[in-house]
Amino acid sequence: MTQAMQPWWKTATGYQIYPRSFCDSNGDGIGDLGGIISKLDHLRDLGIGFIWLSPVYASPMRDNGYDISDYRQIAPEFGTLDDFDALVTQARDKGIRIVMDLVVNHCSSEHEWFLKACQSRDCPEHDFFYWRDQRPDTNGPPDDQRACFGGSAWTWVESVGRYYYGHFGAQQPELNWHNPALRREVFDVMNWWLDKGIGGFRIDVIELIGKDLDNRVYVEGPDMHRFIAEMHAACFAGRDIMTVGESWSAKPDTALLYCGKARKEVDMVFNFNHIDAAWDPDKGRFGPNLFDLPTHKRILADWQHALADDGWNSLYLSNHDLPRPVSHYGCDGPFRVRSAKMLAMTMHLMKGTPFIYQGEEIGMTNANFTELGQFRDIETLGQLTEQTARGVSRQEFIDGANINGRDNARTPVQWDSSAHAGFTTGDPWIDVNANYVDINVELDRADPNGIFAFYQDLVALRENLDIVTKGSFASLCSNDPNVFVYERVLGTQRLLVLGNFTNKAISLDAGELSDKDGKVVLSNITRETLKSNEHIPLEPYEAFALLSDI
Ligand code: ISL
Ligand code: CA
Repeated sequence: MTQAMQPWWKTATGYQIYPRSFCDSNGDGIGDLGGIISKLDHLRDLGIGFIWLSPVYASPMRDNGYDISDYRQIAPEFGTLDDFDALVTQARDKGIRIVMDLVVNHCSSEHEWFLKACQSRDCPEHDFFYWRDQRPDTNGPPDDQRACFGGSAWTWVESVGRYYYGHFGAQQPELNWHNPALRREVFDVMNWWLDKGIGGFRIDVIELIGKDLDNRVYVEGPDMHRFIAEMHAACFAGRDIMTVGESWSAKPDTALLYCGKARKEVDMVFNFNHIDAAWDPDKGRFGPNLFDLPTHKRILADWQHALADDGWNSLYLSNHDLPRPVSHYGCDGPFRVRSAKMLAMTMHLMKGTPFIYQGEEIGMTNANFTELGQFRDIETLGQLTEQTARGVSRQEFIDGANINGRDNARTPVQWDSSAHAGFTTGDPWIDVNANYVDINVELDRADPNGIFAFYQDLVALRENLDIVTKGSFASLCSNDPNVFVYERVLGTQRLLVLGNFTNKAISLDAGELSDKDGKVVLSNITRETLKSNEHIPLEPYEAFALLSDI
């Protein structure tokens, strides 16, 4: 079977852009659509098939666009609708589709719907949101639910004498999906963008729609799948698009409810099982990094098996909410380049669609902020207040934010070694990482052994080798704490993928890896073949993929 018989998004590699931090075209210190257009050749050279574009809609930017005040406008700091159309067209000419970020679990408290809803209990928009009365016994909010970004999840509005619900915070009131008129409005917005020829949607916190507030069921509520299916019927059916829903709650045994073909909901989910497994059970993301390779491998393998025959996996280590992979899972010191390649290879050669987060293709590192004043993220700042009030010291919190806070992913893309890394000619809205002089696109791309060139090879392998998109998956050496090894099999071919996750040279017992002879199709140190020895010597962070006949 040829690759052409698969949907485009199964052979394509995705690339996420967080527009505020990507490239600034007009010197105001904020990345914008013009900046993205100016860098399309960089993305074409990488070989990606689509961009997941984080929100560019009109927004007061409390949460950098994940708080939308007008679903049919572009935020002025990002550009205009004409700029957006130009992006879609120019990207298409380079073989790249634009997948929009759809944030419809909540909107901004400055959205017209919400402003109207606060004026009267009788207007139609009032019921677009979740309202509850005061508790008679306490004269306080209906329950003690906290918002993700700090404070109570309930906010009082005097003019209507009620509380509204904001899972993330008061600036992001939750939309009442139980109201059919609200659902129709949302579907209209979605079709309006789809009719512009976009490639699909990444759907923000899809797990939160359909909640049952009164029984305090917030995620994967009783009506979630019904609403997603309705969305599919109203917007996706008959269109050649890709949809991926963000769900922290999805597990291997519920995954197919979202992305099983016959379900007609979404094509993929972004699950976070491999991400929050490394979070401290008490301290959450701002605690220490508890990464454990056998757990990580088990989780990824469980997802590979759950979606082996139906559904489809998304493959990623990084996004705009997560730390930089080299800092978190690899080495951001002497083995930065090699470990970046190892992490990319072990992720990209599983079955599914890989997503590269901006800057990952040159091995950008965590921010390493030293002062509180450098942090910009609403979650980090909200949790700082929340957690210091509970007795966590400021320094302990800053240390946690440096390990896992969302600003790590949001420092500007490092394009070259000129001022502000070539991101802006003005003052950047968030500090550029001081290491930009040594780590930047220009330098990395000039190096034939750079990280960018390696990602190009990975993208090309996926397009050229059927086994990468179609082969079965089996985890090997599953309990080994040092190496990630798996094999893919298709017909008479086998692809063995192996990565040393440690900064030490090790010797791997080759017992489980029979029939090792074959051709190395990609490696991060010079290695052309693998001889059948009892032990395989591995350099620190070494990774290779070996293709053989079986
Ligand atoms: O990681 C998280 C849990 O601590 C949160 O940072 C995050 O809010 C959650 O992953 C949901 O993320 C999405 O929705 C948020 C937005 O702030 C994130 O940027 C987005 O990816 C609200 O829209
Ligand atoms: Ca700008």
